[in-house]
Amino acid sequence: MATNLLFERADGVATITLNRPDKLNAFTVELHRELAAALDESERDATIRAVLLTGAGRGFCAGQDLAERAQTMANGPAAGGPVSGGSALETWYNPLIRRLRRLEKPVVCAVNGVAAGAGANLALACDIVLAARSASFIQAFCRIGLVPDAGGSYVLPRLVGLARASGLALLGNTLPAAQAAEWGLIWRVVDDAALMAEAKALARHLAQQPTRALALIKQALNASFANTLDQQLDLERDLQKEAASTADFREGVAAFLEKRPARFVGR
Ligand code: LHQ
Repeated sequence: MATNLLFERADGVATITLNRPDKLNAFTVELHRELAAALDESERDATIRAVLLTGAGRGFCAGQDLAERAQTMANGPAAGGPVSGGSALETWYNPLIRRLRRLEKPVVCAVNGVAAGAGANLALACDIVLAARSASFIQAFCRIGLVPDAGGSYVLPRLVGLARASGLALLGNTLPAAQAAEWGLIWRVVDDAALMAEAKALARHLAQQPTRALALIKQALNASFANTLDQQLDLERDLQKEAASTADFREGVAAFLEKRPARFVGR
């Protein structure tokens, strides 16, 4: 039974709500375990065709729980937790980010409040990021003597360019949601009161789309940063071959020709 997050299934969407609001949903080992289990379930259940990630309360996620971290450092490895920053990344954060990027279903993130440290980069690892107007993004690492992790140093320059990535990472300033959207860090900013309705509608829409094709689109976009044009053209050929063999592609074409909405089944 999860206590640090809420997991809800409806209309083909798994909604995962980080639920440590008093601590701005900062990550403890327990929260990591529960999030991994929720993602296991989201992957396993074929009726789930989109994932929506958000946070309870006034924050989205403040990154690593620094109180737990200080405790673990004081207690040492004998206490059972990974002690070096590197092993926490190896054990928890890196698998989480890899898995979100590889998840074969679209992941929407509704950033309901401040997203700091690994919490900011968790949001940026999702496929479509909506943020409440009052939300903000902080690459807080440099404020405490750390480097951006959870994929931040990879994704920031790619999303906003080196000049803005450097400013964000070296200064650790608060970036308001509207500016994050303007810079292309996220998809859209939404009025606070409308955030969850809009994020749910978006996730429900995605859950009715050709899921296999969406997974292949993710794969193509993930690969594009490391590929040459020739490699990417070859990859598109291979992925298109697979997409074109799905029942959803046949349905998409039939619906177009019959001038009716398509009924995609996700295969
Ligand atoms: C927190 C936290 C928090 C515990 C707020 N921990 N309690 C990976 C692997 C290995 C090593 C370490 O790190 C990593 C990855 C990382 O994520 S490193 C970066 C860790 N995160 C931060 O440095 C951000 C720390 N938090 C903040 O700077 C502020 O809380 C922000 C700017 C996010 C929000 O500020 P406020 O709106 O003023 O809220 P607050 O500071 O008053 O926080 C509310 C409560 O949440 C408060 O608890 P309390 O019991 O005093 O009411 C905070 O202590 C707690 N909290 N973040 N990361």
